[in-house]
Amino acid sequence: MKFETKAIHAGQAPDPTTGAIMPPIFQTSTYVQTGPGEHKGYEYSRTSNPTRTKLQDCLAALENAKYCLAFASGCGAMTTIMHAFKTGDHIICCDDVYGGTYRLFTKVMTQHGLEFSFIDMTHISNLKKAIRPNTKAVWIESPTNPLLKLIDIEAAAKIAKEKKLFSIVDNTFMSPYFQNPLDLGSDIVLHSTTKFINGHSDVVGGAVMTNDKTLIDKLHFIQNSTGIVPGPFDAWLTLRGVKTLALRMKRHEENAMKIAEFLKGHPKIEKVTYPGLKDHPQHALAKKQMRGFGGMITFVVKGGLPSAKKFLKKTHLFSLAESLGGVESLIEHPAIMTHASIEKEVRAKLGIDDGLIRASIGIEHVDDLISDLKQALS
Ligand code: P1T
Repeated sequence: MKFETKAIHAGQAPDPTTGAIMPPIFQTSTYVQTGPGEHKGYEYSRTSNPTRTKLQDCLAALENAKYCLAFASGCGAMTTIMHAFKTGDHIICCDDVYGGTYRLFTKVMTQHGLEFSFIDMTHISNLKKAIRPNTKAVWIESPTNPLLKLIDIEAAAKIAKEKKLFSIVDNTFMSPYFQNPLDLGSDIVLHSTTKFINGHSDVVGGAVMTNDKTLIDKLHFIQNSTGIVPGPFDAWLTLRGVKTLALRMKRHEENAMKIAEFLKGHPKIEKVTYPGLKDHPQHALAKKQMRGFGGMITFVVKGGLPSAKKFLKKTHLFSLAESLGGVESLIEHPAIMTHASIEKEVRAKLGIDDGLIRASIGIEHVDDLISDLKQALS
């Protein structure tokens, strides 16, 4: 089955009791048993819920995975993965990641004895050098948030395999439509389904996919123990949203390409980063490991913080808000908003400057989006 068909049908056969074409929202906490331990596979909704199962089956199909677990948030998915490690374990992470990922690793998980190294993985040789005897996993975001750096997922997975490390990829920015890390050799892929997968800015959710049965059982055990589960209505909304993922991603990308080119030619813009631009330092890698370039753009306005603030107050169609991947265009200032939990010195070293702006390009008409940016820059 092709992607578009799977998004609409995988895990979503019509309801056998009524014929309802849309999956029911099983808004229930528990399930009646005919005798102790005698049930139809569902006991309690922290452990499992039929609406959640349908979402998991659909998302597994989209990532070409055997297994999927849905979570209450992307951070919940990451927390569950982290609990699979133990005190003294070392994890190598790419240096540019979502601010909340950095916060979870450096401010929470280090309190429980995990060790982290943040390295520039755009040069894959750095990964080999960072491996220690206690290293257990490699954590990748590609493209990274917010700088849109790319990491060679296949090369990283190969090194991880040789050294018996788990390779984990946060695929939120590309969505399964444009990139499938498991097919490139990774062990685990995760998403903030809050973003492109749901696509309508009305749910916070997460998902983890893998082909490893032992691993998914371990993660499910942790999820059930910690309780990081999505409610049935959120699972249902995400299932509804994901049906149009292919159409949306195509339009996100088409619009992003045109907007990246517009920004590149604008005299008030210092720099534009978009993997689809030929001058992106890893454009060749983007073409190799992704089937498209996505809907995220970062750019630097001339004049630093005052110009950035002035510009961000003037956009109308681009709403000033954290998050990304919805049908509507969003714009934000990473240093003050999504990446504020990263120390100023670390941000400066990475290049998350005061003039840096991140835009999530929506699926509105591109002419209207360009007009909005034009007037805000004037
Ligand atoms: O917000 P939540 O669903 O918990 O997902 C966390 C997360 C994980 N991974 C990536 C790559 C992310 O971008 C996020 C959340 N990011 C934002 C809210 C943001 O505006 O960048």
